[in-house]
Amino acid sequence: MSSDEDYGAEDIQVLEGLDGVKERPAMYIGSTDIRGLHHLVYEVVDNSIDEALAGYCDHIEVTLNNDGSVTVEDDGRGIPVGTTEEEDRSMVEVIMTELHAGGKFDNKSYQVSGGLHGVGVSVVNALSKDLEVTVHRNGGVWRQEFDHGYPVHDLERARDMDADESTGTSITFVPDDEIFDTTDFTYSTLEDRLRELAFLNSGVEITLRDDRDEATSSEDTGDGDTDSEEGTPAEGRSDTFLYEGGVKEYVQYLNETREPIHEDVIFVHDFDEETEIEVEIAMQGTEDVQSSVHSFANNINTREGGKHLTGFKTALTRIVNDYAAEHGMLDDLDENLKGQDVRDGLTTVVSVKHPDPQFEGQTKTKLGNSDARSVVESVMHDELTTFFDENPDAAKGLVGKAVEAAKARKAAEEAEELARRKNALDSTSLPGKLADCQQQSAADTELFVTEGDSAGGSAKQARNNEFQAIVPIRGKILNVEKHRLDRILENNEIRNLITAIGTGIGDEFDIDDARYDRIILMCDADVDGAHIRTLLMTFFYRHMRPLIEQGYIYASQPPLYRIKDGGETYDAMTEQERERIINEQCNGNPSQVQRFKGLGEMNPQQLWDTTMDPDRRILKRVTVEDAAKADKMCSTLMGDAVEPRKEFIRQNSAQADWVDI
Ligand code: 0RA
Repeated sequence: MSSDEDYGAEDIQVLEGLDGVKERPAMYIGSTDIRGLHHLVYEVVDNSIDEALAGYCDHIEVTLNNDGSVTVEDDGRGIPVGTTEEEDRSMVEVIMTELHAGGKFDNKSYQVSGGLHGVGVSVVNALSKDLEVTVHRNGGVWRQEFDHGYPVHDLERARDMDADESTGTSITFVPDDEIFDTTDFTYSTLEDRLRELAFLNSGVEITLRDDRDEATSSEDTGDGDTDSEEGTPAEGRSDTFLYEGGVKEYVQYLNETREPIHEDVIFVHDFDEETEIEVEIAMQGTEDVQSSVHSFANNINTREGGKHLTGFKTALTRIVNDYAAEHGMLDDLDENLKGQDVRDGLTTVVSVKHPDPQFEGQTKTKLGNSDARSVVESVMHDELTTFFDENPDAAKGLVGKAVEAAKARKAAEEAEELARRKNALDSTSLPGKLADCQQQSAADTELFVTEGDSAGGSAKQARNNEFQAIVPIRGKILNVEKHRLDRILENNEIRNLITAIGTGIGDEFDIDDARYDRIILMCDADVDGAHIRTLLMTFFYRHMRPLIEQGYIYASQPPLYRIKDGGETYDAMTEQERERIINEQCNGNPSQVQRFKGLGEMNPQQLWDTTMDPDRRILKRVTVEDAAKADKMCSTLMGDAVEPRKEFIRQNSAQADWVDI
């Protein structure tokens, strides 16, 4: 006969006996070390918390008794004391002895405990030498005792409830010392978890009391007082946790040692009717650089994260970016804020309560329910956006901080990239593209930087490899003005060039490591050639300036025309020179006038004769003024229109007053 209102045996799914628990305790409580020991307490407390969440309980008291037992007492409805229909056993007995019985009720009592705990109080019973349960319910005080999980007697009605007594459940147990490595509870461990539970379940008052003699307590109070004798009453340490503000107060607590950048903790919450998911999120920005995100699902610390955390991060990043963009705060940052930028310095507690949580991951602390993600995202969008609108100071503080974080991140990335590149540039192996000269010492050696592979090929054949080295630069190098050094250094050609020169770059630059006496920019005598020369000069000017200051950099001046007449060959460097040669040397009627469009068009002999032979070539030493002009040119020509830029470069490079040597 079921005598207890709505509960019958059919509501309880009996799955397994307690012997399995004793055989493999770790499967149920994780381990049999001190962590597993503390889990026993958490397991019982979870049941009381469930009562609280169902709205029937607001006090929970945990006491470490002097006899080694622990008492967990609550003022909930009390475990039903009626008898089950088939079995003639009390509900208390069933719940205490049948695995998975506690809470697995088909009437869907709102049970949120889960994951690591939530295996049921019967597990605690199975792993306890002695357990006594006292229930205040149905006008009576009921008692039942267990020995290693087995009932010592049936549930008995000890007495009537006094008028001033409230309903509730009290469970006192002595952990089985044959199962656990230690049965000595650590106060501070329990304290931390109970405080956490109080934060996560606002309005529930949780008290922890230590009634043990000091000698039996493992707690190091840190006061150095170790001379207490056995049997001396404990100091009666006790802590009570009650937070009406819930996770909001949790964030304040976490930020006690930090410097908040806005006063009010942001609080976002919702109960989604459709999924029955409850979401509570609290956050506050601080001057810290670290982010501190704590996520929970059904009171379990989801250390591995999960869908609720993903939802939070996605929404936060989007909302902060939207706000920043709308308020022109991204202007001097040429990219969006990354998630990490937005979370820097932010202390957050994300807590969800899910009717059917799925825990995944190595330690089963990752929430797998996808609906948690969408619910969190949508409540964030609705409420955080509103909060930002209503609290512009806090919003500006938070978003401004994220922008600062992004800038710092970019600077750090650049520094890192540079360091990485530097290593690559330091490598003793010279680039394969470099056709080095034979002479090992720098004295009187020269490096030709050629435009394109084909000119490089001709130059390689034409050179005197005793002292002349060739490195080709293919295509246009990146505009130094438009790109930061890290991007420029992504360019293989530039890296080859720097490695070949040997001095390093930026702070690492050392002129004494220069591998050549002269670095000769050998570009075509056309617009593109001028452009490449400008870019190269700008690069040297910005990043290897001593090379220019100390006169290492030259530009070769290849001829524009080759004029043949009567077995004689003349090279003209300019239009005017061509006119003059034709008129003065060839009587106005040369047998051949060849226009060199590019260096690649010359055969190796022509290249040697006109551009590389130290006795006949014309070299212009690049001065700092030339380079500065080139740099200015690049800076002023940031526009995207190509033609005016080319024209400008052509005119200006023609005007550049090179120093002849
Ligand atoms: C089963 C059913 C109900 C409550 C409980 C168990 C319960 C278990 C524990 C364990 C520690 N404290 C507890 N408090 C309650 C619901 C009872 C009802 O519907 O009245």
